[in-house]
Formats: sequence, C-alpha cells, structure tokens
Amino acid sequence: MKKTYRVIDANINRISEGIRVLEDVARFVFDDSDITENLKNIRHTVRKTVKDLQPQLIGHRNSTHDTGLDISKKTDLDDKKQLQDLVSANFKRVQEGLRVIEETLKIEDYYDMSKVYEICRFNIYSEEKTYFTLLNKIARKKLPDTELYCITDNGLSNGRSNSEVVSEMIKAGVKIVQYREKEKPMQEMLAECRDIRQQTQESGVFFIVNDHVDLAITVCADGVHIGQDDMPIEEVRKLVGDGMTIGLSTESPEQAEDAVNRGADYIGAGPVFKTDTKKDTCDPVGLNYLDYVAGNVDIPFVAIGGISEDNVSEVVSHGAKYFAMISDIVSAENIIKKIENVRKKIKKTKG
Ligand code: 3NM
Repeated sequence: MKKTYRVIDANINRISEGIRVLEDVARFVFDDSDITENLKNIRHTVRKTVKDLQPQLIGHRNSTHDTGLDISKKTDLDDKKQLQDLVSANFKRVQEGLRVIEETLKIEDYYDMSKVYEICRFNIYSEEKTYFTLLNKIARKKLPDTELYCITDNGLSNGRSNSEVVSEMIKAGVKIVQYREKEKPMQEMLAECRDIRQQTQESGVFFIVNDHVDLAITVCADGVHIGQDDMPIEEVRKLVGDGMTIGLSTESPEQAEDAVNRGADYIGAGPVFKTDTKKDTCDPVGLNYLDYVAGNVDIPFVAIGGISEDNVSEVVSHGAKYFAMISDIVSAENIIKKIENVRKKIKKTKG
C-alpha cells in the first residue's frame, strides 16, 4: 500500500475534522447530548480502526506538496452563508471521505476494516437526518417580539377589503397579521392571501393563516393557526414541515397542557371576554385562565376574545404579552389611530 496510504491519511483527517465541526454545532448550538455523543463515537471509530497503520499513514503524509491546496485556494465553492450550509458541507465531506477510505482499503485487501467504514457511513446518513430535523426546528421562525396580533374579518371591516385593512395595520407598525375568513370561496381567499403575503413579506410582518393548512402552504405563510376541532397538530406538522409555526386555540388548562405536549409553537387563550365575532366559541373563560397560562405554560400565548381599547389594560395586568384583536381594530373608522391608542394603553399599563 504505497501512495494509497496518503489517500487514507488525508481522508481520516478530513472525516475527523468534519465530524468535529458537526459535533461542536450539536454541542454548543443545539445543546443535544445524544447527537454529540453519537458523532464522537463515530469519530473515535474512524481513527481507532486504522490505529495499527498509523506509522505508515504519517510516514506518507506530504501536505506541503499537496496539489489540492492550490486548487482549494483558487475556489470559493466552500463559501458558506449560514448554519445549514456549514452543516450540509460537513456531512458531505464526512460521507465522501468514508467512501474513499472504504474503497481504498478494499483494493489493498483490508476488507474487514473497509466494512467498519461502510457502517460508519450509514450511521452518518441517519445522523444527518436527525440533525436536519433539529436544525429546521431551530430555524423555525418564532412570533416576533411585539404586542398586537391583528386578525382580518371582511364582514366587520366597513366595506374595506382585507388587503386595505392589512395595509393600514402594517402602516401602523403591526408585526403579526392573521388571515381569518370563515365563509369565502377558496379562490377568493387564495387571491387575498397572496396579496397579504406580498405585503407582509415586503414589510417583514409575520403572516399566519387561520384554519386552512393548504392555503398557508400555498402562499408560504410563516404560520398556521388551528382550532381544537381541526386536523390534529401532528398531522398538520407533517403537512407544513418543520419550518412553519403552528398555533392552537385553547380554552382550558387541560387543552393548554395538551397543546404544549403535542408540539404547538404558541397557543391562543380565550375567549377572555364575551365576543360576537367567533360564532362557535364557549362562554368567556375570563382573566383567570390568563393567570393560569401566564404562570404555567412555557410557550408564548396570545390572549383573544372581546379584547378592545377599553379593556386591554386588564389583559396586560393578567400577564399577557400578545393581544389578538379583530372587531375593535378592523371596524375602527381610523385603523391607524385605533392601533396607536391600543398600543398607548398597553405601554401605559406595563409602565
Ligand atoms: N378565537 P374579537 S375568540 C377568532 O377564544 C377568535 O379562541 C377566539 O374577535 C378564541 O376580537 C375569537 O372581535 C374572536 O372579539 C376574537
């Protein structure tokens, strides 16, 4: 095994370094001890398996005359823009390196040793899948740090279209908009959602679609909001993928706990007060439920139901950070002024 020692030596280093990058991301970015440990074990196996060949490997090393170095200096193919790129490149580097060692050992009659690298390669494939699931979760957009969560309702908007209403909300500085329409034909909803997606995209506003998972996917919304009687959240997650935020309406401590356990990213908590906007809702759960959620639920919650400029201060006092409002905002003669007033109240109560 003459110059092939050089091939093996270079690839052992390539694989070990690649795994080390992945290991450190798993350890320091994900805080995931299982992935860190699995990768560490693979890295040790990669080095340990050729331990007896180590003197020959080092003996044939000739890094200063590696023609690959000049090629690498001249290319920017290894430029990385984000964590996904870094992770993806290093998984590929490790897999390719493993394959090279596997093939090289075979032609040199180290068949059993070659098989160890084949197993490592398959372990890395499955680790890559776990890794990306986690990465997507981390990359999932979170509700922005704001207070108002404004929802559309064409029937209450005094003749203005949903697009016009959303445009006013955005001008007023609202950072979360939900599209909610119960009765419209799908094609009309799609056209409205497309327009609102464009407006929200251009202004960096978080866009959530109510109920309709298909619409949310089609317009690439940031989130989808579902109710207790809709498709189970686990099924919705399968459809929308790891990148989309899912919100779930809740009206009791049991539902809140269940939503957290089943993977909701945030919950709606309400109706806090009596509301005529939602037809199929229960009696108001009151401010006590907000107290419970504020004290016991670890994911964000959005207070909803009958919230207005007149009572928003009470909602603030009961621990809410996000306030979902429909009628008081969309039916206001001057939406921008209304939003300003509600904001002032929230700010004043928070002190
Ligand atoms: N969901 P308004 S109450 C859409 O309790 C909705 O889950 C509720 O509208 C819940 O601000 C509600 O006009 C209606 O009262 C909120």
